Amino acid sequence: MKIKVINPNTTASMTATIAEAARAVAAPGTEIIAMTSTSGAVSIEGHYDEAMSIVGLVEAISGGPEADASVIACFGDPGLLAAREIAAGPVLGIAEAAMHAASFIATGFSIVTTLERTRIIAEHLVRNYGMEHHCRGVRATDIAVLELEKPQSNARALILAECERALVEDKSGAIVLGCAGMADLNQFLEARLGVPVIDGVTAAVKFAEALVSLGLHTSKRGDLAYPLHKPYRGALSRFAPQDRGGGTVSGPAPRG
Ligand code: 2AL
Repeated sequence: MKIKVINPNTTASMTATIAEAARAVAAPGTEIIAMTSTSGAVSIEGHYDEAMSIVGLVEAISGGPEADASVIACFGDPGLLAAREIAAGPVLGIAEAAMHAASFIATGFSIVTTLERTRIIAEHLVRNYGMEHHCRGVRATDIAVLELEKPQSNARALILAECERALVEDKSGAIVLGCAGMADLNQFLEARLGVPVIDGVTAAVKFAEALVSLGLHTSKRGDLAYPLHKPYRGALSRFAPQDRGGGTVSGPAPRG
């Protein structure tokens, strides 16, 4: 099977980290198609970055090459439901996948993420996904996303220290890594913490494989049906949904 793993930020070096993690866990018959968004922010660290990332994400999902499932490799899960609307196969967000994985193996987990503002976004996701009973804490490390790639940022040590505090103060049994740029850290952290450390990229790839193997698709009944066919205007006119059987809405009646 083929799984697209899409980095919705425009930093190719981060995609390389994500792709390596995805390929390390993929089953022998799974091809990982790693993609970097071609438009938008170099790192996604706020609501505006997220909103702007969705156009590039949608292009990656709906354009070639074909795949059986897609993974959105950014911990804010930007555009997750929009992506599900336009896709036939399963689409997984790494935050959703990581939180569900953690809930299977611990009664309580902590999320360790990057900046304070992304910590707040992760808290929103915990509530949106109904994970309040499982998530015991969401913690920031004050490391900007692209700093994760720089050895001089001391990111590994800072993240390890925050994970240690999370286990003690939140009384958590597992750690969820709150950024796709941390996809290379779970073995380093697990060896030192002695608890499961869940990276959403790898969790999402394995859930995607499971869903495809089960023959499951995204439901096209209700709000995840293909978008209504209608005109779009201005800079987004080329994103107007095509007629895929989800229904058509004509443009407004001419005035006068
Ligand atoms: C992210 C992520 O995973 N990639 C990115 O650009 N921003 N999210 C985060 N919480 O730091």
